[in-house]
Amino acid sequence: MRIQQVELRSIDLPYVSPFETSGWREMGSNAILVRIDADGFTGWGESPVGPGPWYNEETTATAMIMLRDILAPVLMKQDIHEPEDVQRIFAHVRANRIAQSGLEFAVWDWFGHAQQKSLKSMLGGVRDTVSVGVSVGIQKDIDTLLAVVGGYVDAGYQRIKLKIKPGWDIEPTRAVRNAWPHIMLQVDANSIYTLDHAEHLAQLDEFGLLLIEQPLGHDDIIDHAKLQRALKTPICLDESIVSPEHARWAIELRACGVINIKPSRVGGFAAAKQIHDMAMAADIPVWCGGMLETGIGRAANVALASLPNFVLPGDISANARYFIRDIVTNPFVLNEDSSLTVPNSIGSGYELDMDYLDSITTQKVIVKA
Ligand code: OSB
Ligand code: MG
Repeated sequence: MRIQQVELRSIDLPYVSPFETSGWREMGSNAILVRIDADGFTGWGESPVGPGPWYNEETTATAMIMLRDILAPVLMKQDIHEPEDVQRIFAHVRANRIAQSGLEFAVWDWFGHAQQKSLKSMLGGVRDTVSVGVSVGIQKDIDTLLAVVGGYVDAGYQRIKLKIKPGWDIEPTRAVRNAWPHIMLQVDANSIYTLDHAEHLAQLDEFGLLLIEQPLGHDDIIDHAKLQRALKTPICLDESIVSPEHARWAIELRACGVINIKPSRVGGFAAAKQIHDMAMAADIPVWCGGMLETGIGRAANVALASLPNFVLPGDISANARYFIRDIVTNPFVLNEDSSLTVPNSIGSGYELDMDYLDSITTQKVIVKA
C-alpha cells in the first residue's frame, strides 16, 4: 500500500488531576494524533508528546513539524508491504522517535483493519488480560499522597509507582510501604539523581521495591551500571533505552535488571518487539510503560503488554484514571485482579468518539501524497 493522506491533529485533553514528576508538571494531553488513509482503509496512531522537552528532546511543536515536513512526506513516497517496513524507511531519521512512533502505530492499525486482524495477534500477544498499576505523581505532602494512593488501592490497583525526587523520596516511600506492607511498590526518578546520591538511594533498599526506575541521566548507561552494583533493588531503565541497540548496551553492561518498554520512546512497535525479544533472551523482565496516552495509545499499549516477557504490571491504568472524558466510547475498565482485558477485535479495539475528538482538536494539518 501507499499512504494517500496523513492527517495530524494537536489536541488539548484535560487530565483528571495534574501530573507532576521530578522535572515537570502536565495539566492535560497535548499529544499529536495521526490518521492515515490508503485504499479505502484508515489507521490511527498517537505521538504522546507534551509542551516541553522535559522527558526527551521532543515537544508537541517539534513533533508536528517533523511529522508534517519530514516523516509523512518520506513515508508517502514508499510502498509499504508490512508494518515493519516503517522502521526500515525511517532508519536514517535521527531521534524524534515519539514523532516516528505515531505514524508507525497508524500503519499497524491500518494493516489491522485491511487484514481484519487484532493488534494483539499481529504483535504476537499471548495473554487475555494484562496486569496493570498506577503511576502516582508528586503530591504536596505525605497525607495527600496516602489519600491519593488509598483511592487507587480501593479502586483495585495492586501495584503502585511513586514519582520521586530529592526531598520527596525516602519518607514518602516509607509512608506508603508502612500503610500497605504487601502492595507491589516501585519508584521513578525521571533522571534527577547523580552517582553522588548512591548512598542516599540505597536507603530505598529496605522497602522491598520491585524496581527503581531511571534514577540517573536520561542518556546514561555507564553510571547506571555503577549504581546498580551499589543497590540491592533492581534498576529499571526508561529514558535511556531509546532503541534496541541501547537495550543491548544496557544488558551487556548490566546497567539494569528490568526494562520499561514504551513503544513511543523507541520509535514504534517493531523496535518495542525487538527489545522485548532481546530482554527475554537475556532473562531481563520487561513491563509496558506509559506516556499518559489517550484511548488510542492506551489500547496499543495493552496489546503490546500481552507479549510473553511483559511479566511486571504496566503503567496502563484504566482511561478514567487519566481523563475526565477520553476520546473513545469503550474505555478500559479495571478488572478485579488489577488487570485490563486485551481486545481481540480488529485493530486495537477502541471506538473513537469523533464529535468529542473534533471538539478537543486545536489544530488539524493535512498532508497529501
Ligand atoms: O517516566 O514513566 C514515566 C508519564 C509521562 C512521561 C513519563 C512517564 C510517565 C509516567 C506515567 O510515569 C505513566 C502512565 O500512567 O501513562
Ligand atoms: Mg519513567
